[in-house]
Amino acid sequence: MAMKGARVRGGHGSFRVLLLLATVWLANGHPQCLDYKPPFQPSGALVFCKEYSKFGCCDVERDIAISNRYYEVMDFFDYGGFVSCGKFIKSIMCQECSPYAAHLYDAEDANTPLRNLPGLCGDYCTDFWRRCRSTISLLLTEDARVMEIEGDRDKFCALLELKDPEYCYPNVLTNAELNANLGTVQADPEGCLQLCLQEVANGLRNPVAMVHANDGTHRFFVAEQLGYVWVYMPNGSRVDKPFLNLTSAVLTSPWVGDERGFLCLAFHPKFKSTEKVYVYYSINVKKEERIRISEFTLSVTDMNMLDHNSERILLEIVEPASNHNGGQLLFGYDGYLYIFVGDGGKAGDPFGAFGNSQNKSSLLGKVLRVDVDDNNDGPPYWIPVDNPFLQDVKARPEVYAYGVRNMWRCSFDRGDPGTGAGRGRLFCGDVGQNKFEEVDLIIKGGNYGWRAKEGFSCYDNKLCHNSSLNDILPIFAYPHKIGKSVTGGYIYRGCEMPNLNGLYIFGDFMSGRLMSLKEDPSTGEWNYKEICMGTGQSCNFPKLINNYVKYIISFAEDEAGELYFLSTRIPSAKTYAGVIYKIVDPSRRAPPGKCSFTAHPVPVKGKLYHFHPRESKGTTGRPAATHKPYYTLPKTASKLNKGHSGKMDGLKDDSIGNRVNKKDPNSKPRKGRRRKLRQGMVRLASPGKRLDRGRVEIFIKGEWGTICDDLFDRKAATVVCRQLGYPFAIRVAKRAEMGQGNHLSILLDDVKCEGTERTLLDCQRSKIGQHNCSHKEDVGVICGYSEYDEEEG
Ligand SMILES: *[C@@H]1O[C@H](CO)[C@@H](O)[C@H](O)[C@H]1NC(C)=O
Ligand SMILES: *[C@@H]1O[C@H](CO)[C@@H](O)[C@H](O)[C@H]1NC(C)=O
Ligand SMILES: *[C@@H]1O[C@H](CO)[C@@H](O)[C@H](O)[C@H]1NC(C)=O
Ligand SMILES: *[C@@H]1O[C@H](CO)[C@@H](O)[C@H](O)[C@H]1NC(C)=O
Ligand SMILES: *[C@@H]1O[C@H](CO)[C@@H](O)[C@H](O)[C@H]1NC(C)=O
Ligand SMILES: [Ca+2]
Repeated sequence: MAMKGARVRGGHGSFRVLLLLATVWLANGHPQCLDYKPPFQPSGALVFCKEYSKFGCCDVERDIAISNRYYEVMDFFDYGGFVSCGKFIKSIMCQECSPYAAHLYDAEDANTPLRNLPGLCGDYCTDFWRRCRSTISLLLTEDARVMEIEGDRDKFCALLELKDPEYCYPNVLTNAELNANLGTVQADPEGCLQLCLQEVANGLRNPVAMVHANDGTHRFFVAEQLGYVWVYMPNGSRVDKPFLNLTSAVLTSPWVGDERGFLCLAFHPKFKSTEKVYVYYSINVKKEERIRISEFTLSVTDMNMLDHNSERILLEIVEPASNHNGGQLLFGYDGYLYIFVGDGGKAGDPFGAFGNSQNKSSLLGKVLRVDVDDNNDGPPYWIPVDNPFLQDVKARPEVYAYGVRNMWRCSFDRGDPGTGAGRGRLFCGDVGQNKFEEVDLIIKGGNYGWRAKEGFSCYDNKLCHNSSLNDILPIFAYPHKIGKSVTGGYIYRGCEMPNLNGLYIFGDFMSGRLMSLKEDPSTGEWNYKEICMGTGQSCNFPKLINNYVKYIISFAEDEAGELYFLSTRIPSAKTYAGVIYKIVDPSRRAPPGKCSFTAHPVPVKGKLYHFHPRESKGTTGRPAATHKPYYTLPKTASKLNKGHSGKMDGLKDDSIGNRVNKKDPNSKPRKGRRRKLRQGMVRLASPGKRLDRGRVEIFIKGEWGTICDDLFDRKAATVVCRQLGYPFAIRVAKRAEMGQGNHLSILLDDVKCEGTERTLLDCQRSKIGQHNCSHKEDVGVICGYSEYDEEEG
């Protein structure tokens, strides 16, 4: 058995490999236990392997087991043997509890055999051989070659030595670099925190929210923008029928970046008894866009479904523009429902004398607070008696805080698991206009500054310098070179990652950056640290990965308090490109058993779909990842929608998204599965193969052709861009600016559109193929996510 280890070590080649790997491990610091998991702080002090009481790989039970085995071995010794060799044997046996146990036992690579004893340093081995070589047979009882090596120091140490001067025992204990940050979150040389991820769900269409019911079942409920809510069991299996299907009522579109849709749900804090759920979605009523907040009740026959006939509307707010619809619903620890409403849209909050956000008679640009308890008779909600503006006759009584632009994702802090400190604090990400994204700590009656201010800086100079503004500044703001659309997150308060306790983890939708803030309790300041994916060996645990798809839509907390985020490779409400990841700290875990829970069983009607992860690790063994996210749209296709591509809507190519922090080694352009060519579909041809711009080519009657530019305007370009999944056309490029399609026929001329047509064929135009222009007038377009400017998120 143990000899296998020796064989692995043998030979010049493997020796070189070992040195190479050792360099990488050293660079990353990678404590790991024999169960392929990070070390932990035992829940009680260890009696035998005392030195690992603070941090290591043994809990109290394991320590007792090692101690028992030690005394069994010691039974074979006389007093002299005990004195000379007892310490050696104990130290060697206790290496199982070292935070570097996996390395010492050669367990980091699950494909090579485990050593039976930890790898020793050369000098130490020689010493051990000189004084106690006869004890080896007691430690390696099953090994037939023990007798043979006992007499030969070289053979003896070839078996026991670990030819890595940094990691062998006992050097590993004294290596300052390895031990300096042991058990704390690892950071790379630039200070970026290295975390890992575990994929928990995939194939979702713009997953906007994931919540739990706080009912002991540990189910999680995932909402898709187009109007579905799905139920997942604690083991990741999904119930086949939706919890809620509002797709026929919800207003949204497949356009990339459309902010309308089903945006949030929140379970009543006493859901177990009230069985009520609240939802927030966009709707079209009498040609008016509105947001609607309504209440649903659980089905009486199925715990995994709402009663679709039970909807009760709490509130509808007219949206003057299609963007900035807010979209967060939360229950506070006060039992009240908090509603986060956007400023109504367009740029710069242009409505009324000073915008909606500073106008307390408008519900737009506000945090609202209402009481939905005991609402079965009478109005669907009450106003809490301590709402802040009840005395102000001009203010709507629902207003709790104002001056917000478009809060996207807010959360209440659960508080420190030990002391409860911080409990009830309300954190929000407020999406910025042209320059800054901000994170706010919301308090009752607070004015968060918009549109007077954006982040810390003035946006509307006049309002900004009015001394009665009295606004509350963000706890953190970042400029648009870091990201263009903040996605608020959570303060980590879970059990499994003790080092993350108190860290506010959030992200940016556009740049795909993960970020963190930590409060300095002495100054109250929040310190920023970027989060990047663990490189090298640090995410090399089973199920963990170190990359994610780029567009971070939302964060989530499960019933136990563990943290997740939801992102997608293609931010379209009809594309199955969304993934949910659990955030994992590879540097330390909770002691085994501490975080276990029993979920209340839930009867399931119908089928369950088991979860199959699709994401894979980045290349390990060398730094595969850079933590610098991409800022431009990628150019190449990567793997997508396995098993779902047939359901993809529209004509959009599957390649606008990307993944952050690593190049996917598995990504290949899809072959042999061409989408069906449909009459009127378009593509953009450009030398750089850019997806968002190029010469317009249209498919008609079996052939691709070009279009003349004479009457072609922004409205016609909008039709093209929407076909391709972009909400807006930024520019029309005339006179073959995007190149001449000389190899193609000119298929359309004199195209005049309203902008709402499905394809250019529905616009006013010449007959197909009839034209009086040349390829010098081939038209091109540039598409985008925003009509105002290319920069805004
Ligand atoms: C997941 O849990 C459900 C019960 O909640 C069970 O029916 C199902 O078989 C489990 N799936 C797997 C893969 O274990
Ligand atoms: C959701 O509802 C729509 C109509 O309201 C229906 O066409 C669709 O099949 C439903 N989806 C599911 C998965 O039940
Ligand atoms: C404030 O909002 C209300 C409700 O939308 C509106 O009637 C009013 O004109 C606005 N006030 C100003 C000063 O713009
Ligand atoms: C400052 O703001 C107050 C209240 O919003 C308003 O009544 C006042 O006219 C403003 N002052 C100036 C100089 O704009
Ligand atoms: C050719 O150009 C004229 C204007 O110069 C226009 O009225 C006519 O419709 C065009 N013919 C075709 C087939 O596009
Ligand atoms: Ca602000």
